[in-house]
Amino acid sequence: MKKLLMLAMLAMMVAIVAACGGGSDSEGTDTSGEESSGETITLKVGHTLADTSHYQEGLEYFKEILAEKTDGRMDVEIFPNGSLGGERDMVEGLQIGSVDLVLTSTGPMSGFVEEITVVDLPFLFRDAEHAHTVLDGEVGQDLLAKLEGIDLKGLAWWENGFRNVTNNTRPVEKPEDLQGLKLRTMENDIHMAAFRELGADPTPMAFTELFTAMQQGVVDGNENPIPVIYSSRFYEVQDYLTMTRHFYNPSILLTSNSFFNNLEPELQTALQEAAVEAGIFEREVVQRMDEEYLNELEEQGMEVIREIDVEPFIEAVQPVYDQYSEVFGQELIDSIKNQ
Ligand code: EAX
Repeated sequence: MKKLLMLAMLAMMVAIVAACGGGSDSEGTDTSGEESSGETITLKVGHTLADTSHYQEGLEYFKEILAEKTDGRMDVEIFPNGSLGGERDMVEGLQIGSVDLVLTSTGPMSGFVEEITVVDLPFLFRDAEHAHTVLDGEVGQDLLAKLEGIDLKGLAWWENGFRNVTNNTRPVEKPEDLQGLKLRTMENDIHMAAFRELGADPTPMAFTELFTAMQQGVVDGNENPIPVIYSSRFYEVQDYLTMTRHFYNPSILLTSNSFFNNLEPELQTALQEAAVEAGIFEREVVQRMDEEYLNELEEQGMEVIREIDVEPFIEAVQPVYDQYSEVFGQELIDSIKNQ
């Protein structure tokens, strides 16, 4: 009698799992990540930027090469414009399985794994090449590995770019010009600490709220890379842009450990390879847009300050290094700077 009961329960559980896990979406696509019958797995990937942005272009390339590497067994559905929520929301979504992949800047990561945000220190990287060497090297890979502790998997380092200040109040050429400016920052303690040291009034906010906040004067300005300022049409709500390049902002193509581990090995390899290759492609897109869009922003009416003396800015943010060398260790900071 007991055996019969167990068998009945097992049959029921299999039926439930089949109904929940092994099901398919409206197009008959297996979305569970579990490779069962050779059906196409469609990965849901979210990001906050426009569908004309560097993120979108990189993800479309990722979609293409992933399909090639898996003979069409893996497909990608891209959700731009924060349609799945802000970056922090989406990373939380990874942990509960509501999204498969997220392309996020390191901005909100201080809320998940603080060590990762060592890369967010102001004026840390000399140029993009320096950043790529560090991130693709031992330091960068060690940082990604720290995500595994909270069921996240960093597939590869992508790029958002060097961040610059925009505002509606006055041209910014020296730190004093930032005095009292209400500047939106990402939800990142280091970024906020740096702007406090520079005399501004940092206001953390999700990217999805930023355009309206600038339009309505809730904040005077923000800081973002050129490709973001252009593709998100900030020129419609901002007058001044200064090329401060104060933070290098990497991005991470993230998934969850549980999703990744559920894939069969050859799909894991294909996903990992495609993430790295598309990341290299996406960095080139950022560089192209960085060069192309600066003139476009001027044509759209922004007053662009291209050259400033950054030394006074670097000096002003030194207390941030004093504060965070205890958190990250001076050795790690030096190992990054000396590469
Ligand atoms: O990662 O929040 C921001 O300012 C970021 O640049 C954006 O979400 C893309």
